[in-house]
Amino acid sequence: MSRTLSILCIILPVSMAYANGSPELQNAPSREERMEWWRQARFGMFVHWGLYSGLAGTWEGKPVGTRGGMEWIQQRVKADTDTYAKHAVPLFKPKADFARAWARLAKHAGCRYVVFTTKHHEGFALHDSNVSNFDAGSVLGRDLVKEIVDALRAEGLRVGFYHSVIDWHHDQYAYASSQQLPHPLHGKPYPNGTRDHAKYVEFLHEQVDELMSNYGPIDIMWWDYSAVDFQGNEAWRASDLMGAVRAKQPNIIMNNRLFRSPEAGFSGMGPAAITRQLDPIYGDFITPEQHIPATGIPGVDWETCMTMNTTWGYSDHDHAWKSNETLIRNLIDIASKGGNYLLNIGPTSDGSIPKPSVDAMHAIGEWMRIHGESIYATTASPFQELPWGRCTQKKLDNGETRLYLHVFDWPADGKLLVPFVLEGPSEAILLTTGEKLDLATGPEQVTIFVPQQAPNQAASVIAIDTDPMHAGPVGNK
Ligand code: JFZ
Repeated sequence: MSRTLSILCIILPVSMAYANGSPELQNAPSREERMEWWRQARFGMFVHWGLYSGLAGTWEGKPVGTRGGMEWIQQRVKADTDTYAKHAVPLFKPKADFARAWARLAKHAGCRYVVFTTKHHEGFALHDSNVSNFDAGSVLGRDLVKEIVDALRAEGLRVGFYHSVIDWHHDQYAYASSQQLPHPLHGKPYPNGTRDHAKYVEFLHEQVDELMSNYGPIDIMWWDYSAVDFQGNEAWRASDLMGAVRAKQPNIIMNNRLFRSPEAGFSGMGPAAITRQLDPIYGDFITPEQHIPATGIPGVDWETCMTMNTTWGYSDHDHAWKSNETLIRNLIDIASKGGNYLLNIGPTSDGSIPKPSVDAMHAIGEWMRIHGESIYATTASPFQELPWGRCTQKKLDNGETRLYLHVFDWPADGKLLVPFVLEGPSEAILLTTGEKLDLATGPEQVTIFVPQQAPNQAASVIAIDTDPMHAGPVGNK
């Protein structure tokens, strides 16, 4: 779309909304209120979809690899943006109504929210942008963000925008400022002379403002990403950006990836760099990637994002699919540690979802239909460790606590031992089948008498209600 007219339309209203002390900010809901739905949701669907989806892991007829993120294909083959667009744009052919299938699949799987790529590192925006020609509006005459948002809302799902602050398209993005952030031209001089990164940052803020203004209430802003050597206010005017987002969307929650510092949850790159603290001025939650922290992170909201194979963006060549059992157990493991699971799908060029992902989501949905109450609105396990599985818990209205015992390794002798003190009458229900189970209480443990065979191979769930005045785990430090 045309730039000149649109820039004028955007600057005036935005600068007014930014003003401190605006009524929206004074009446803003507290962080606890904003986080409430997300803490109960526990399970979301991630979607990576863009021009890379059409390339599908292949460049000039050759597979680029069988493992790893093919949404990075432009960087992998070191293509400048014009070459990349020439190859990729003709292959990106969204079919009509693709978004309805995404929304239905997420709903069916038991997801409560969906986070999708509004723009990935390649720089192609899925909305109809007035400040770019590299967007679905200009290239396809469609607003794919609107199509997706409408479909998600129709299924009652919460809506999250993934937005890359790294940009491999914009001609003022100063990639030489970072040795750590990826760029296809990394190490080469700028093809267009010097770059004024402030211009890119202005563009970034304008596009984000479009996304925050034109699609109704947005629940999550999922930024991606920063490095120690380029982050935060220096790289993105991050605090201003977050303030502008909150001014337009008072209920929104955001991750911490506009920053990379110890106070913001990271000391560097990779799983070991998570610092287990987060000052909310840097974001509302942290995002362990492709791994589940060994323990919960008390006081810090977190969400593990994960692929079903090894790539976020669709590839024809990656067949390393995780089993349904692994995915279900990951969801349980994460809930037992107090986190959320954001599980990725990578649709193909026309928006179709690969069959292995559809099948996996259906399997998770089947499990969730029976066992969902042991995941939604639960909190972390009271036990340090259980030899046979995991535990989640929930406060009941009558003041009791319901424990959900997720059994991965079914006892061969029909006796499940729980290191728990239980006084007074209680009963156990095998949620998986609905049957009541007998139990025997002892000074150090409860024995639950279970059927011979595990009723569910991935995880069977037993619920016990306990009065916390007379019960508690044994052996916790
Ligand atoms: C980023 C993206 O580069 C990737 O394509 C995908 O979108 C993923 C969800 O996010 O990947 C990252 C970002 C940060 C780290 C690792 C991978 N990190 O902090 O280690």
